[in-house]
Amino acid sequence: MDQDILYHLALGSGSHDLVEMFGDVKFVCMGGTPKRMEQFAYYIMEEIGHKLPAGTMLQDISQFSYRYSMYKVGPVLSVSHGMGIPSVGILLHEMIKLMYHARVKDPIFFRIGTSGGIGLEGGTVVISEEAVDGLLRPYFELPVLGKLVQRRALLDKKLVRELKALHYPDDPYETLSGKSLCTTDFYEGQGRLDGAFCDYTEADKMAFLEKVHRAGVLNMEMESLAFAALTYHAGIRSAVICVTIVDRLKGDQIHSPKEVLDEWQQRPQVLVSRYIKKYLQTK
Ligand code: R2B
Ligand code: URA
Repeated sequence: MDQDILYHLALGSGSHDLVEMFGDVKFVCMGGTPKRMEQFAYYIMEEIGHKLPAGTMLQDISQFSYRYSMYKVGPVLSVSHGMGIPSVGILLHEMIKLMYHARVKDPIFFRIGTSGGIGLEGGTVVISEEAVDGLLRPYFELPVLGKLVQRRALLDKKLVRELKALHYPDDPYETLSGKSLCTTDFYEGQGRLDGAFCDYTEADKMAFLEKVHRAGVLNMEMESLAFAALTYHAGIRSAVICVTIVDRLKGDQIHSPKEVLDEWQQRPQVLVSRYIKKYLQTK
């Protein structure tokens, strides 16, 4: 292509100097909401001691896409991915191309998010070892040209170990690693009883949760499958770190107060920040 329009990011290889803008990126951090990723950008700025040029403020680089938000803090990009596989999938295509156009070598991609835990106290941090779909299959399946294409949803094992080692003994919560079950729906897809429809019993729900738990699933969320599969396909090291905001063995509704949820959601950010700081110190 003589130029590549990254439509959902409001960027393009013809309209922007992508090497100049993004050539120094090392970490691409993604999470669901624009607000959380703006907060993460300010947090990581403080943590790595990054100074903005005098008189400037953090800007949402993708503001005019009205789809995703993106903030750049030195070597860190903080980008919102929305909810679900289609949304994160579109973003990943464009972020992978953005890294290519910017000639970034060996970036690391992180997803920092929320999830429903299975038998875990709310506020537990789960690092995904691999992602499985709603049928417990370890690949991302996508119809392409009328045929189903399957891609393994593998995550970087070394990164899992390195992140786990950055949990401090005095952190007032657990940091575990295991499988994440990725669904295409929050309600029926995750066996909830509180959707607009529920055509199964509580016993059916519990049997499903216990079955997936026995298979090594620690949490459920809605992006890890595409995130793992597309980064793996691109040869990009990546990790998924989610905090649990409900114990699905005890209920379905998210009723923790906002302040508690806000504090919990910082926990994956803290872990990723420790990783980034350690990387920058040893570079
Ligand atoms: C976690 O939280 C969202 C649903 O509430 C979804 O994006 C996910 O993976
Ligand atoms: N995100 C999910 O996908 N499921 C939950 O239960 C909580 C957050």
